[in-house]
Amino acid sequence: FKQTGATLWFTGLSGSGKSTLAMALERALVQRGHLAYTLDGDNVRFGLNAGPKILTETRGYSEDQANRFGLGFSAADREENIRRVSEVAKLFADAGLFALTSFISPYRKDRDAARKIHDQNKTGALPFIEVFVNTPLDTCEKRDPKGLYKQARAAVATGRAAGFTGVDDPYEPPLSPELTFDAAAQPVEQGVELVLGHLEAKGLL
Ligand code: GGZ
Repeated sequence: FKQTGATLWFTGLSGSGKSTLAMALERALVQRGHLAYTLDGDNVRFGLNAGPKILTETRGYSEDQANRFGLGFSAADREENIRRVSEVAKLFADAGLFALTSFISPYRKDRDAARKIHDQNKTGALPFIEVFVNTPLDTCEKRDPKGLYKQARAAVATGRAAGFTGVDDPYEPPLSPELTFDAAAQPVEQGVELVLGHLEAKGLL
């Protein structure tokens, strides 16, 4: 058994297709005999990075503890969300797995910090591959599978802050991602081939 670990960092708007691509890639890697695991909002924001409500309702946290450790969507909480995800992905990669992370990760400095954590890994630098899922906002908004954009627009229209990425919260696109994929224009299989081709070229497969 021999596998070099690496982190594949997917970034893009809500509804951009990050998780669909990450999951398809995870399947493709596993089919080829590699260990791969996807971290996303569904398994991280309900567990390690659960919000205050989940912590009080299901984990027995006091309100004070829940407010200290639970994470929401303020700039500071997104930063901490991405920091914890970066550290976990690094551990996975260090253990020899492909860690696939699927988070909006809207701030450039937080993604750069994630890269740095991999570069400066104690037992040697770990490959960090940033994949920009560059699906236009209007496409993401038309898809709106959970109705969250609609909700955010409605809030903003009545003068309330939604703090929703792409609506009234920023998304800073990567300046030099290793790979870019537009899920509106390309089928997911093409995204899988794009990433696999890159991994092969880097000698990681
Ligand atoms: C953006 C939000 C928000 C706000 C809840 N802004 O489409 P989804 O539902 O499944 O993906 C989005 C997810 C974003 O969580 P991340 O951990 O990826 O965000 S970050 O990297 O910025 O920390 C969306 C839902 O959570 N969601 N509120 N205000 N997306």
